[in-house]
Amino acid sequence: MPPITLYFLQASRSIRIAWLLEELGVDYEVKAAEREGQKAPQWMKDEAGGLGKFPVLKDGETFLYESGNITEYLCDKYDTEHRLLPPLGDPKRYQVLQWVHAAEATYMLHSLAILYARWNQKGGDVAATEAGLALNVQKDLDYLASERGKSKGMFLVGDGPTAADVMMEFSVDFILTRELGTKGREWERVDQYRKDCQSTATWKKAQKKTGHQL
Ligand SMILES: N[C@@H](CCC(=O)N[C@@H](CS)C(=O)NCC(=O)O)C(=O)O
Repeated sequence: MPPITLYFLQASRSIRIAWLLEELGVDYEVKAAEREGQKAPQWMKDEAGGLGKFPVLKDGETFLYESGNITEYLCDKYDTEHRLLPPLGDPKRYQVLQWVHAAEATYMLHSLAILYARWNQKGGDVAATEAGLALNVQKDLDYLASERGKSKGMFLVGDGPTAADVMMEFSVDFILTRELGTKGREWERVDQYRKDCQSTATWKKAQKKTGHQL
């Protein structure tokens, strides 16, 4: 039995950690569950603890929460050659971490506001709320497209996937697939970036092992 268990809620940010584990070549067991309504099933929340949000990683006896935190933990422990996360003090580390944090604190924050309005707004004009909130998402995608335009590598920081891509791929896929604030606009470079991530052998392996499907 591998010492690592990934609690994987369908279809969620959990794919980030499966992709990372495949990139690291670390063996892991998946405990996967479908959502019940929009929520994680109670057995999974009881077993994994914390806030009841997924992914959750168990390494030995230690439980880890928050996909960005799990990403840093796994890189610190298993990425001994610093391929996915450059070492402390290296300026490239902070380029990678910029995207690790932006994936949750900017891209998911802005797009989830729209999903929550669709799900939860009672009364008022949901389309008007969405139009207002779309401004931030559009700026975020414009920025990503412009950074992709400047970069010579296929991925966000260089030629191979890093922790930046592990975190950003899901955010981009989530926004484009659910059309959160995109309002019929297309971002060719962003779409190509998503395709490049999903074409890696490691992402495909993670998808197959977990059954992830947005
Ligand atoms: N910031 C957290 C967010 C985790 C989160 O909200 N996960 C959602 C799925 S993407 C979840 O578990 N929802 C199930 C529920 O609310 O019951 C992270 O990056 O891990």
